[in-house]
Amino acid sequence: MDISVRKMAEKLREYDNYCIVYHIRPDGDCIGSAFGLCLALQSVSKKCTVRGQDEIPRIHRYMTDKVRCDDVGEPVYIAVDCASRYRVGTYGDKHFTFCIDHHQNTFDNVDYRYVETDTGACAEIIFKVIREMGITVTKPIADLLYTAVVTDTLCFRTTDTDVQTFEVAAELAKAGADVYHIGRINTFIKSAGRMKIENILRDSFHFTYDDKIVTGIIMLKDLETAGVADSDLEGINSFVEQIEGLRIGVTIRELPDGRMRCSMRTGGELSANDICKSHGGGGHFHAACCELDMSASEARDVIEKTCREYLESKGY
Ligand SMILES: [Mn+2]
Repeated sequence: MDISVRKMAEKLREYDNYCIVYHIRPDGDCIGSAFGLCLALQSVSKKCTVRGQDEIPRIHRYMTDKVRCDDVGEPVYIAVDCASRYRVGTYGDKHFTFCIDHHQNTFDNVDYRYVETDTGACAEIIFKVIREMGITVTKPIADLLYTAVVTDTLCFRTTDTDVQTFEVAAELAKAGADVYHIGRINTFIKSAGRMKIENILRDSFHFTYDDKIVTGIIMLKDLETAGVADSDLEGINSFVEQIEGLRIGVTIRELPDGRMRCSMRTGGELSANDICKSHGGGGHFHAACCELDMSASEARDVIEKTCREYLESKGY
């Protein structure tokens, strides 16, 4: 059932033991949202823990390591920033009582769901829920939520960055969020390994359709070459957005099971969500993905063809 932010705040007051689940291959938004909400619930005497299938990226651990994980017994499950049940990975067989998200959400069998589609970051919604519950946003909560906003909006540069994003960011700054440090470590500083993997990606670019489409490929062996972990790649799917005049950019990444994850970025009236849907995927209007069970070069051919046909259908 879809409920209002007020109802969500009310319902979260009712239970006592929570387990918040973030999505597979976690990013700053789901981590900040999950741990920020965890601290908020603990501040009103709830027992709460945070779990997820995959490890927390190294860059965020200075914040998450300080969050206490309570013994919750048989908890009530909350999914944050998860567009569908698939996104909770190994937690997919749990009963989820709550879902808080900002995607085109298709999470099934959830009791209470609060979704604001195409909001800059899920953390904006978490912030509203926390405020609605009358909970004070402390500095640790502010740091977590601000990290989420900065990473998911690529430092206030995505199309779904709007007035609410800035208003929430301002409130978080007032609550003590370290905007200088968080902005710097998440959007400016890069490790040597990250520089190397970006070079590998750039070298793999294939331009087609009058340079309106680009595809890049990152294989697992490339991560080894560059000396980076999968978790060090946050935001790399947006690398293609830097190319002037580009209409569709796709970053193809080899998954551990051998399938290819195609992360797509579009602009203007072009819907990455629509294109990815034709291969069983989806996401946001301008940022979506699909997974193809084939080799990287086959995936490139298939996705380029789909993109060409889509652009033709739109008169490009
Ligand atoms: Mn998100």
